[in-house]
Amino acid sequence: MQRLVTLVVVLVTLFLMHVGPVGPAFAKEVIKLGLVTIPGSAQNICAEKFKELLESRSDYEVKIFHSATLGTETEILQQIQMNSIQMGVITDGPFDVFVPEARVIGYPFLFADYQQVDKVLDGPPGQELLARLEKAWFKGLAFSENGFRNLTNNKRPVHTVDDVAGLKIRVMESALHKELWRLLGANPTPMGWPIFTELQQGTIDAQENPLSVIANYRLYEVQKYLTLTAHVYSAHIDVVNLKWFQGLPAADQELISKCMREAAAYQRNWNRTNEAGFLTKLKEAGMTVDEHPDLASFRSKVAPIKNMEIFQGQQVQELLQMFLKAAQ
Ligand code: EAX
Repeated sequence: MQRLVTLVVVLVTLFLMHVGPVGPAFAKEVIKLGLVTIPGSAQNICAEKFKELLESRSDYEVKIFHSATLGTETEILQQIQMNSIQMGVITDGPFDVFVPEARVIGYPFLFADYQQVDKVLDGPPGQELLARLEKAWFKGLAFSENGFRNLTNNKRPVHTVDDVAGLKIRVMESALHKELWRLLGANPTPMGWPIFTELQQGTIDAQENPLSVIANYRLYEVQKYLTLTAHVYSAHIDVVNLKWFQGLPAADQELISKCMREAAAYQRNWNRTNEAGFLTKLKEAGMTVDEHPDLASFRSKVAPIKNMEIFQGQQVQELLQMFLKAAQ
């Protein structure tokens, strides 16, 4: 009996050695993609679409690491630079530290509407910005979208810029956003995302984000007032590690770029189609919404930003001029 068992074990072992464990004979090449947001968020919609498209057209496998399991957006960008992960769908704000030109997207009140956004980002200025990411070893594939950002807070209704005075606001890890809120009269603290606990505990009074984020993160549970400031447009820049990308066969580079451009277009459309629904949801959840704030007061307070140091570097200034001209 014991001999028989031994024989069976040997035969099974030999069989397994021959055919390998169940599954495909060759391991697929895995691409690791990092993002900070939870499922249902704008970044996730884009990343999941990209995964679906690329996997259906190639042997690549895209592994998505979401919900900040890899840390903040700044930390994810560092991991892409080191090639410990290859890709990210990352909000424009945190790129600021790596490539200062990225801050031109968030120039206050730059874009009047989504049509202008598409014209500028899909046209020469946007493509120039993507090219500039290469000096920080990122290859920019496409822009997907967070959307126009709006202010929420827990202290008081905000109608004019004077109501912003002294609000303790969380801003993205970006010099631009810090300056912007300082000019508006608030007390800004840069922090990575997410920030639900900080809002809940009252470490901060306010934050600003597109409607999809406010809804998806249930910020209405900890923020009473919403003001449709649309003070900046916020893109995600969809990037890969430059060196890794350049090491791929040309056909694969083209396919990966194409899949990301398609995913980004799909996701921008998703955001725009659903925006009205997010607003309804926030009202139903009990937020007090100011849909027509005095934006002229915000614009005039923030106007000096153009002459501030963050936009004075020659390369940043050059790109800003390109963006301003194209957005007219
Ligand atoms: O997309 O940090 C931020 O405010 C971003 O908008 C956040 O990642 C949600």
